[in-house]
Amino acid sequence: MWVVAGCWIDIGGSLGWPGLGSKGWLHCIRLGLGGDVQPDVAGEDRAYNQAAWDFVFLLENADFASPNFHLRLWIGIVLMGESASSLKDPNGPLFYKGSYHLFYQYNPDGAVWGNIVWGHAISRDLIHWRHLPIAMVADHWYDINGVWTGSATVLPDGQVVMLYTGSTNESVQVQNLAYPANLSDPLLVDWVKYSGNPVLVPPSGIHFKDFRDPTTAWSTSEGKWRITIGSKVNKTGISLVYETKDFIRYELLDGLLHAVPGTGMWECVDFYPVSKLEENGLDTSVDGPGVKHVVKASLDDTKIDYYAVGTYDGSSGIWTPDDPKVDVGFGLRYDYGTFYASKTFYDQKRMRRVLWGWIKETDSENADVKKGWASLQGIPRTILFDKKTGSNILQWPIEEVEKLRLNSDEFNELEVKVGSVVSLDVSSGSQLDIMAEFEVDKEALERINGTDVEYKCSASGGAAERGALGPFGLLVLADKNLTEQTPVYFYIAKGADGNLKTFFCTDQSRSSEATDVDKSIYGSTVPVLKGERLHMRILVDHSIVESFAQGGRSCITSRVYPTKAIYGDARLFLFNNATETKITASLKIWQMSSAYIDHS
Ligand code: DQQ
Repeated sequence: MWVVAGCWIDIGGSLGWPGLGSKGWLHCIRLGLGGDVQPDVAGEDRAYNQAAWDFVFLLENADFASPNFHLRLWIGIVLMGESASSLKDPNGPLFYKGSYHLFYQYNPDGAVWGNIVWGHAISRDLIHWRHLPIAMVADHWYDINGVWTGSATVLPDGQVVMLYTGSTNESVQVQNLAYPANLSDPLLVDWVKYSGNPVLVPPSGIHFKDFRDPTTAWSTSEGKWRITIGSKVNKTGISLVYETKDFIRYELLDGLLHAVPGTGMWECVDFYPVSKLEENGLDTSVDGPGVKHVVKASLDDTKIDYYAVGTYDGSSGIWTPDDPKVDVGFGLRYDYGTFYASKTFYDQKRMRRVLWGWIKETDSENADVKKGWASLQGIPRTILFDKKTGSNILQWPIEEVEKLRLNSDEFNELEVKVGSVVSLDVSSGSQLDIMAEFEVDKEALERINGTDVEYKCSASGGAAERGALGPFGLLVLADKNLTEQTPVYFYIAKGADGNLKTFFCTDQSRSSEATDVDKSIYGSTVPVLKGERLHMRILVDHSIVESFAQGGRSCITSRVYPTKAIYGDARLFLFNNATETKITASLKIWQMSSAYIDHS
């Protein structure tokens, strides 16, 4: 329960809140926080047990285009211009006694990296969240320089084991063990660090600063557990494997899970099975003939999450990619935009594997400090093996996000002529779930002569660069004059051999009139199989655009900072900048509710 004791507007602030009619901060004080909030009302009192001034219900709109259904820190408040905080890597996600738990790298003292502790939030549905008290702080010699990334393992008897990296008093990276103080508490509020920590120190040959981010454990046929930990040797990224019976004593296996020369330090390695046969996700220990295994590494050098699909040999402990040409670090990416330090977990309630990823800010640090918070978590995604291509995974927003859908608009078979823009009449374009299908003129596809000119989203002129068969797609977060716009689009390239290659891209070059923000053009090729229509789904949440092509074969997350295309002024357009083909588009577009106003 909380009571608002009073609010005031700080007109001198630097950011605006539409509706207030002037630039400024809205400050509120609340009283009577904390107490006995039960897990079944998660979402009602999200800021449970925070400091008395962090009343958020109105303040989350206190900076430009602040997202409303993505998980971030709700204490987006500057009190006397001094307070700020940021979240980063998702840590230890798990489902326990009816609630989802997400821990995260958290700096309570600033909107930039540093002073890392473990924040903790719970949810009944992975969409509505309540922040709980900090789970672990840096209070022992073995983690005094930071409680870094780690993972949870739920044992068959219901115990929860948390392994995390600590940065010691001498900045050595070690692995530590923690467990819930009270397993009968569904909130898992209190955590105990094992008295014998650290349980692992860097092995010989590994630099003391290159040993971090233990994974969820998987069981072996001999009844032991294995974990993998990222590292590097010279420029080769590697994943060490340890075996344990009790999570206290470990043996380093001779073989590495995997190693890829030239990829540098592997952070936040993830390793999990996907089913070749079933439509559900698999628990981390599942293996067998119908199973493939995914290895993901977050490359410290480039801050990109790469994955590859392959085969795991439990007896040697070694994983081999199916196609060495698309090995970890130079093949497939989870996301071609802003998405890092990701981690999956197996959701035993809904038998699915769920992916979390950290979306960093791409504006200036100064701007983050001013707005008082930084970074978000992407909408969780389910992961399935793509049985049709047999070579990639499919990522799709968890179905619970659809609970936020409000009224929808449908547009059927709209024709978009060569070089044209069509306005879509939706009430507001700032919180949307968009499903769109596109058809290219068949006659044009055949008529066009192919060329061997290479196309690459990031090296192109973006949505403004015209080709015979693209770009075409949507302009999201656009203002009425199109001075600000974020195009999400397909581009089809026809090769000299007549084969078609489809690209899926996002162009941030005109997403904001602000000058100190990232304006990259992102994207990649996306497989389109014979007979398939071009399809995209886009989640728009004020300043985040998460886009999924062909059922999640390719994904792009953009963190954008519109200054004009905000709230009621954000619009949506179709565009076709191809020179030789008209496009036919069919769309269904839902307005999305804010996560915090749904108390179901
Ligand atoms: N963030 C953590 C590390 C991890 C990195 C420190 C990845 O454990 O390797 O905050 O973003």
